[in-house]
Amino acid sequence: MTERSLVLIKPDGFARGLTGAVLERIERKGYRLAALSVLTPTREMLAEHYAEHDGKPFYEPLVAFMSSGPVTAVVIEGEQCIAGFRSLAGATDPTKAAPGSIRGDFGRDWGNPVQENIVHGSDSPQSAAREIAIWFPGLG
Ligand code: IDP
Repeated sequence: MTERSLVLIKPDGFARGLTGAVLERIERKGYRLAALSVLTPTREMLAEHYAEHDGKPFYEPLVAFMSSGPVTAVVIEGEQCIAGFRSLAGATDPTKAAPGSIRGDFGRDWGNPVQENIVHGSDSPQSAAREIAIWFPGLG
């Protein structure tokens, strides 16, 4: 089934010049780029995006980090791209992410690696639709 997913290259990935490497992996996998934007998200956008994590200990630092600089927001499109991109991304904790995955290959093992784990990818069709509406309000 053709799906869409919302991918974010987080401020750490953007600042480290990893946008091209992430996009290359997405394209090599056969997914299409349906929309792409470079922006520094507002706290309001992030409050919506991370609503499910509100109240957790990592929520405030996560919102501060995510609004600290530019991110690349991308809508990708392809067969099973939601689960497929999460495989490409690897486990949330880069120290545990498999080699070959984005987080496994590029994630750091020091600092705050779980927070600064380079990419976000939607986890379900419902999340994808909700998140795409936040980051690309004009996209039908
Ligand atoms: P996911 O991005 O792999 O889907 P989620 O559990 O949905 O992981 O968490 C969303 C984001 O919140 C993570 O990508 C990471 O940046 C951050 N995060 C999750 N758990 C922690 C934590 O325990 N410490 C710091 N940041 C966290």
